[in-house]
Amino acid sequence: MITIGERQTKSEIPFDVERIRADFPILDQKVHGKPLVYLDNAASSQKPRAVIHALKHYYENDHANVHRGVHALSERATEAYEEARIAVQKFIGAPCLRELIFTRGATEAINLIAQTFGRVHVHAGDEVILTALEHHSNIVPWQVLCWEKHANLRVVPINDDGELRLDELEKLINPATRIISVAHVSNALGTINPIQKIIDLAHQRGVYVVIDGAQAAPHLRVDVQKLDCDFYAFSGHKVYGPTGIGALYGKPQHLELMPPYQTGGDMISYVSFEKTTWNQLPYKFEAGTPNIAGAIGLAAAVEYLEEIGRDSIASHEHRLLEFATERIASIPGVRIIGTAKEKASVLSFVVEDMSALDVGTRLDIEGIAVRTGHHCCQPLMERFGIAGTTRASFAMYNTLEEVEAFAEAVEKIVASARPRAGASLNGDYPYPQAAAPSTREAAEEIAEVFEVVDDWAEKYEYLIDIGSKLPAMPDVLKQECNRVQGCQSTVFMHARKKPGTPDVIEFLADSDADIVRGELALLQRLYSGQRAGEVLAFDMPAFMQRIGLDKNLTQGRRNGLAEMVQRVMRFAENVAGQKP
Ligand code: 7TS
Repeated sequence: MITIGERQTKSEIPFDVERIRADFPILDQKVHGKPLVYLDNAASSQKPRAVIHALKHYYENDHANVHRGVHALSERATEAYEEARIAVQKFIGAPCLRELIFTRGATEAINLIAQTFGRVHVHAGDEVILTALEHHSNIVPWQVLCWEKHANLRVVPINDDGELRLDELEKLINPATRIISVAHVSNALGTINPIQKIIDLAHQRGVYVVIDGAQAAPHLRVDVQKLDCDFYAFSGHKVYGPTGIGALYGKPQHLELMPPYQTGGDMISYVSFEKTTWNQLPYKFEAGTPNIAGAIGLAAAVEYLEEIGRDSIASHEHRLLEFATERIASIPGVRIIGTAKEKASVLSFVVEDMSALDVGTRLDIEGIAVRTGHHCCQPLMERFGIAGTTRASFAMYNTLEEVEAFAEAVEKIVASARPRAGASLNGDYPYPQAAAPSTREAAEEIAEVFEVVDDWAEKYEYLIDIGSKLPAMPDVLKQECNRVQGCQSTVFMHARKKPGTPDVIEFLADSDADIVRGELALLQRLYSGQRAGEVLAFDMPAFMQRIGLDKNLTQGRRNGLAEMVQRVMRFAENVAGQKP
């Protein structure tokens, strides 16, 4: 195995990662008492000072509305906004400024294409081809178009490594095919798709090609002219720029013929109540006051990226990915999902006997930020037969030491995984006894524990501990009707009125995630074995605040918990309503 030191000295390209890190003030902080290791760059990357300063400078000196003022500030704002367009044009090699449209991001860009170009070119019986590894943003806009037009979606399958089956693509293209829309790089697997081959193949058959470049723009050199794609979309916030800004390149012959996406100010040339004409490109597609600061920030970001050098960045990130892959692949019980030969810096994996939610929550306690779940690629997760993965995604400012810290944390977490004991199908499954004479008293007992631990890591351990003692829920109750959706994991809850009582509710529950089992155990202590009226009267949000979980749990977890509480409340309402 190559050590960190050897790898760094092997580097041929001078790449001073510490100097780069110094440009990103957010990185220098502790999370839960540990140095932040930010490995969630595929979701959104951090911003260098150059971007922060550009935004600050613009708002402190030049802000006014664009394309309309007769005064100096409006002139300066317009100039800065249009200069930003030049920077982004260069960044993706667009031949002409009028082919470069600012959007809110990749999602809006793809919606724009589907709703304008798509509406013009796709008719009943036509086909749109996507691939099995697309982000929801490159699925749903096409799905909606196809519903509207009575057209059909076709999907290019992938192999077990997460590579597109080009042979299958060739078979899928037929005279009804109008558009192929494909990710340049997969956000969930990291696969770099052979888009040049796809574009050439499609064009030979008269099919238009849309490229979702959201994950490629931060890592690869993009030249839309060379690619000859019909459209290319990406988001600013993944290329170290601000959120709420992105860009769409389109061939001018398409853009000219496309109807506007949104209408209003700035996108018109002349308006009367009888007739309105459209502005020239690219303004025809930029209705309303644009994200001026966002565009300026994005330009600063791409200029920063170019200054560091895209090849140096790519080679640094490749080293990080190689090292991470080697370290994570060697951990028993861990399976990497996405083993394509050509990959950008994304590493997705699953851990035996542990949900991705638990892996991510435990990594967060170590100060390590990753994303877990389906990564907005539910069809892809289904293809691999998994609910989700843990995903580490690397950026130019990540170091081999950070990768090592991440790998060590994963080793520690995996070592703590407990094999799941399956409950027997038959036999007794006792419902738990009431934890206290009343919900109020149960709440007091829980609050006493939480009041002596204010550290999230300790509270977390307590939740995991009570979750591990959750009474077994038999498999026979784990049915769709008992499933609670929206919990970032698989959750089942089955409630009943306690036999022999008029209004006492009790329930069994289970989840594949330890943290959720902890939450379920908490709910069980509060509610199970208690009278419905009392359950309904209990102020859960106030209790969450009292024990501090409102701050410790992420928004996603709080939403999940709220779904589970809702399930109990609905049942309690039914039982209370049944009372004579
Ligand atoms: N396409 C791909 C391939 C993406 O990865 C994303 C966002 C989008 C489109 C949408 O980009 P947006 O900026 O318009 O939201 N991907 C992710 C991700 O992997 N984790 O969070 C967002």
